[in-house]
Amino acid sequence: MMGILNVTPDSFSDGGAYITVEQALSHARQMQAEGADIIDIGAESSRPGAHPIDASEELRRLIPVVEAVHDAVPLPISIDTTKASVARRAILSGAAIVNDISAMRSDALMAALVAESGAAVVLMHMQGSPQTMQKAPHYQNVVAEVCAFLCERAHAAMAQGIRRSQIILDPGFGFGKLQEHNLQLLADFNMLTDLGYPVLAGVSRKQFIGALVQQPVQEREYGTAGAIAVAVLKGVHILRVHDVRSMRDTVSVVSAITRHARSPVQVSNA
Ligand code: HH2
Repeated sequence: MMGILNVTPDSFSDGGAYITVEQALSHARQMQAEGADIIDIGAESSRPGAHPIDASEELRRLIPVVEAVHDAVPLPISIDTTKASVARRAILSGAAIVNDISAMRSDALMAALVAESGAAVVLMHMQGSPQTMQKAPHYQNVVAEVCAFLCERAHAAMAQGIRRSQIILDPGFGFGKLQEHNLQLLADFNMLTDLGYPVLAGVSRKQFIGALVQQPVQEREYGTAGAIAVAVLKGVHILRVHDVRSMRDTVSVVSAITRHARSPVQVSNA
């Protein structure tokens, strides 16, 4: 369970809530107490239409929080960034995972940094960029195309000296995807886990869940739990979530049931 710590003024669901180091640290501690295994810290929103920030502003927001969390919370820290200079500084401050939503396409220096540091890296699929991605997403076969992209990025990473064991894949829910694309990726999530790498799913409170449950962003916890239950049934390894306690409970129940299955559990239409 990867708990989200957004130290941004403008994230889509919790922007502005954890701006000071004290607020951020207190939230990290709370997520640890609720059962998080990883804290994912991000200082630049990637919501549709978000404005990019430069590395100095990202570092200003991020590094004091990374240092404080590293000192006080005994969990691996992941850094949600596409910039190698930011990732490098965060790794020096204790981060162990680089969560790069551009799959190392934004910054030519990122692969060398990951290779040399030995950090784990999340390679995420996105069609377009956060500024443009929801304008007209288009696929012939979204699951096959996302799988092909992620395999290509994993091979490119390994060609640059990154070990296979450092790589985590992520289909990028909501990043250049229409409602049907997000639902197809969840319905066939086993095709992602069959690729042979750990797979991360970031569905928490996203718009495609809001559209199904007709709820604003703060009221999407039960909807998120439904999506997470399916991802667990289909073999997900890491869940990136805002609501650690309730998602931990969801995972505990679904995992316990699957452990008792004599045949593979099917998702029912009920
Ligand atoms: N989603 C968001 C941000 N980072 N990283 C990965 N690997 N996978 C995701 O699905 C993902 C991600 C968007 O969510 P959030 O951080 O809550 O919002 P914002 O980007 O507005 O800060």
